Amino acid sequence: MITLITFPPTFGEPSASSFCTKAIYLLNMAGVDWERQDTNDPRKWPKAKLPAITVDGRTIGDSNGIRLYLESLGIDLEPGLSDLDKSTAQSMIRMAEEHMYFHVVMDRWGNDDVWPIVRDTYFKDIPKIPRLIVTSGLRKKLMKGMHAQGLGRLSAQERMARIEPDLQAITQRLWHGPYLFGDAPSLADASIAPLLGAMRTTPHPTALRRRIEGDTVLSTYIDRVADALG
Ligand SMILES: N[C@@H](CCC(=O)N[C@@H](CS)C(=O)NCC(=O)O)C(=O)O
Repeated sequence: MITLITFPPTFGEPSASSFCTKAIYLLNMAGVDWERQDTNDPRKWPKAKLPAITVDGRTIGDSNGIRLYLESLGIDLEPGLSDLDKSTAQSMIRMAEEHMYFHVVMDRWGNDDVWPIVRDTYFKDIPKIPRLIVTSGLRKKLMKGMHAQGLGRLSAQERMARIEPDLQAITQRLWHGPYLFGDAPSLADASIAPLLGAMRTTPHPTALRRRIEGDTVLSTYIDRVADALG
């Protein structure tokens, strides 16, 4: 039995982390037996991040590590994709996980209207006074990282302009089929739909949330992937 270590469900999503939701989708797509173990504390897991799985006495971190483990069992997470599709899928996954993800971080941790809700949801296990102290340090550290990464230097309006071509690229593919690469969900859907889902469920009507909510193609896609793989 595989145990998935994941952040708990939050804001109506299977997990507070879109990477954990991706792992849930991959495990369901693979059709393996698995159970979830929720935690709010990633510190003892590989790279102090989640998701991770434990299986046969081994611990495997990172959603891509989980993907590689499932593939090592002979499971095809991209059935029917051509080599050309697979290379496009790889690029789109990187676009989502190494760019779009940080827009979610900025929208949730970098927005003063959203932050108190996020803080009191993600860190609800910590009593109020220490929570304020601990999370203020965490937030400063994360925002410093976002400044170094670059997105932290952009206004909300500039960030919307930056992410729009990514959203267009995803939408363009969805004009051609219900999933990114045809009629069945695959690895890229398991990665990208949870990120769009996270954007849509930020607990405040930010410009990014409204952009996704108001887009029928993207919104129905998020729900379609959740129905198929959730
Ligand atoms: N590349 C990793 C990213 C995982 C990741 O960034 N997880 C975040 C939550 S979204 C995390 O555990 N953060 C904990 C921390 O930084 O303390 C994957 O694909 O699993």
